[in-house]
Amino acid sequence: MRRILVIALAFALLGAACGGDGNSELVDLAAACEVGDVDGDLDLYNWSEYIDPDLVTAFEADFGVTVNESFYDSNEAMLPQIESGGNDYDLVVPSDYTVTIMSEEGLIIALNKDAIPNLSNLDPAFTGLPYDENDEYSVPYQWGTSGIGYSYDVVPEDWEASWEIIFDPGFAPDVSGRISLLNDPRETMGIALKYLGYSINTTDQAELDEAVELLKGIKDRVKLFDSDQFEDLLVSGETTVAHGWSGDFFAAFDEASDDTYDAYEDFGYGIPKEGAVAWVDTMAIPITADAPCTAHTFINFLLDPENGAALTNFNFYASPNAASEPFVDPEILEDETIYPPDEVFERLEFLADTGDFETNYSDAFNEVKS
Ligand code: N2P
Repeated sequence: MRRILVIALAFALLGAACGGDGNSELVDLAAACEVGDVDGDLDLYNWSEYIDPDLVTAFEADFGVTVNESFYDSNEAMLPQIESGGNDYDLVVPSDYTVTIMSEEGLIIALNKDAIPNLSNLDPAFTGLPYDENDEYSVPYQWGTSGIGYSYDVVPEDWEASWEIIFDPGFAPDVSGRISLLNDPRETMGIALKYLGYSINTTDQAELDEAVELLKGIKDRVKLFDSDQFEDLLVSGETTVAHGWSGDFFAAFDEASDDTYDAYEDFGYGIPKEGAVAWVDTMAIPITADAPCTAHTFINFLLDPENGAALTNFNFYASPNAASEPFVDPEILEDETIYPPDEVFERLEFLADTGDFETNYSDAFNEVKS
C-alpha cells in the first residue's frame, strides 16, 4: 500500500491531462467492441525488444490474427509517425508524458473499458496517474528507471551509482570515450538537469541552457548517443558506461550468461544517488487504427496474470499488473534495481509534458549533438 503513496507523490507535481476526442468514428467503432473481439490483424508499434515473441505467437494462435510489429526507440521518433497518419498502427506504447501530449492532440482514442475486463488486475498504484487522470486513454504496460549500466572494470563492486562517472572528467579511472548516452531529448537533457540539481521537467530556459553547456563540455567523453544497442555495446566491451533503461541492461546480462559465464559478475546497473528518471510505458490506441477491437483484445490479453508476468520475465521491467506477481521470477521481484524500495523511489522523478517547451528540449538536444 505504501507504494501507492510513493508513486502518487512522485507524480504529484505533474499537471493533469486534459484530453481531446480523437477520431469520433473510431471511438464509436471501439465502443461497440466486445470482450475477445477481433476485427483484423494487429499493427503494433512498440519499443524494440519489449515483448516476448512467444506472447505474440500465442495471441496470434488464440485469436486467429497476425501481429505486425514495427519499432521505435523514443517517444519523439514515434509521435511524428502517428501525427503524419500515413500508417495503420492499431496500438502504440507511449510513455507517461507522451500520453498527455497525444491525448491533448487528439492522437489516441478513449478506450472501451468494457472490452478490457482484466483492467481489474492492475495494481491501484498505476491507476489515476496525472498523465491520464481518469484512465481514459492508456493502460500501463511496464515501468522502470533510466540509470547507469557499467562494467566492474571501472567501478568497485560496492559502487554507489552516480552521474559523476559521466559528468566529472576527474572521475577515476578515466572512462572518456567509452560512454554512451540515450539518444533521447527528454532523457538526456534530464540527466544533465538532475546532475545540476534542477528538475527534469524545468521550463526555465536558463537552466536548460546550463544543461546544454554541461553536456557540450563532456561531449568528447561520449562515444555515441544510442537508445537501441547501448546494452549490447556495454556487454561487448565497446563502452564501459551506458546511460539506459534498466530492463534492457538486465536482458543483455542475462543473454550473455550461460552455464559457464555469469555476466552479472562483470556488469551492473544502478540508479544514481542524485536521482533519475522513472517512467510508465502504456498501451494506447492511435487514431490511425483500423482494428480497434483486436487492439482492445490484445490489451486484455497482456493484462492476463500469466501473460503480464511473461512480459516481465522476458524484458526485466517491473509489472503494473498486481495479479501477475505470483508468476514473476522471484529473482526479478527481489531485485531492488527493478522494483526499487521506497527510499530509492523517492529520488526518482517522472517526465511530464512541458507543453510548448517540448520544442526547447528538442532544440537543446540537437544543439548538444550538433
Ligand atoms: C524497451 C525500452 C523501453 C523503455 N527496449 C523506455 N521507456
